[in-house]
Amino acid sequence: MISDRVISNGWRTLAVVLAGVLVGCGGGADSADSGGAVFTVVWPESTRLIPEASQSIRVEIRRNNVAVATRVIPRPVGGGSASADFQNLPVGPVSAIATAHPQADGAGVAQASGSVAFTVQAGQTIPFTLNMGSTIDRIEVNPPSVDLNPAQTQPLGITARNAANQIVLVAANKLEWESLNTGVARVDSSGVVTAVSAGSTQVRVRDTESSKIGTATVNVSNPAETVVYWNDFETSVGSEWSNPIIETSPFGRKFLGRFNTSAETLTLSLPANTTQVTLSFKVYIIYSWDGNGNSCCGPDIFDLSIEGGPTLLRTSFSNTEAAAGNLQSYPDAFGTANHSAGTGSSEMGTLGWFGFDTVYTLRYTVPYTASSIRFRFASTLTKGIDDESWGIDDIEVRAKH
Ligand SMILES: [Ca+2]
Ligand SMILES: [Ca+2]
Ligand SMILES: [Ca+2]
Repeated sequence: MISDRVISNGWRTLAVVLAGVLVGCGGGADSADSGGAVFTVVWPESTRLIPEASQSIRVEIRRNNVAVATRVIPRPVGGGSASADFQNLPVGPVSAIATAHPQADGAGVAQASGSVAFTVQAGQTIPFTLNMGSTIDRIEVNPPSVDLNPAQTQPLGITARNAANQIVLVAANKLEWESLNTGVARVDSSGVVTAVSAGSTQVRVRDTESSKIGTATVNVSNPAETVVYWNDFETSVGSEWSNPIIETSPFGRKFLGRFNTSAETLTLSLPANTTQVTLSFKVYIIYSWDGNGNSCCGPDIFDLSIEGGPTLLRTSFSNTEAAAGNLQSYPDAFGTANHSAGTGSSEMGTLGWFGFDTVYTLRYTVPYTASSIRFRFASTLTKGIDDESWGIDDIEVRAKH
């Protein structure tokens, strides 16, 4: 190994052995719900050229990407080994990031780094040995395969190993990242992948000292869209609705309702990682709604919102233009327009309330990321339920995730 280094004088890669052998508790940990790890750095003799003149190794233990413990292991005068003992680490998966620094106190720009993931076991101490003198045999990319939606990003890391399967520290500025199809995914100089459009590509990383190459597969697909709720109210309705009542119109169509001035809510769970929700439904505007109330008896307003979120619709509907001259705001927002009764409707006079009924087919798509959603349907009406009422039919909620 020494002769190798002499021959390849420009070889500056730091090497580290992370030989993760789990051993039984030898008295290291002092609690049943914590464990430990010991990192031992084996430095070359003092006469031997130290790559990049590193004087210390900083080892940081991270849990959920948050540092929970850090130790600096300075290079002993004259070489030899030095250790850092981590105890009382939380049980569970962690990662250790080792970086080589030019100053003995761990200061200075990191010259090289490597990482290893392991699981802290209760009452056990895991030994790792970092051996500062090896050469890269191969490069693994972590994770080796990623699935992304367009515009999502994913940092990639590398594990360089020597022929003995030991982990080698590598300087980041010695790595060249490349995407083989930048129309599918791009990668920046620090290994962060950004998905562009559906397809599959390989991302390569090359260590310029050893010329070894590692690859990862990046699969980009458009997000799935799932129907999370659907009901035509022809059979049953459940407790997802605050007031789950079904009525049959005079012409025989079943729907959710009727409602007058009470608010009605629909509460649904959404798939993990939902990014967008689409609501579509029909609202039945039943009997003598008076719209903007131009001549009398209004305004009669319908309101749809997401709890804690935006109002999707607040407008007025009229079925009484011919009878009383009342116009409506829909398809515009309430108070901003005077449209003829029925403007924008998908059906008129089809439900059986003596021609005084209209059906509007509504559809809204909004960005949404919470794990559940509550839609609120409400109205402000001026007369009782036998004069003005409404219902809901053919409702569907989709989530992109
Ligand atoms: Ca129906
Ligand atoms: Ca009325
Ligand atoms: Ca009214």
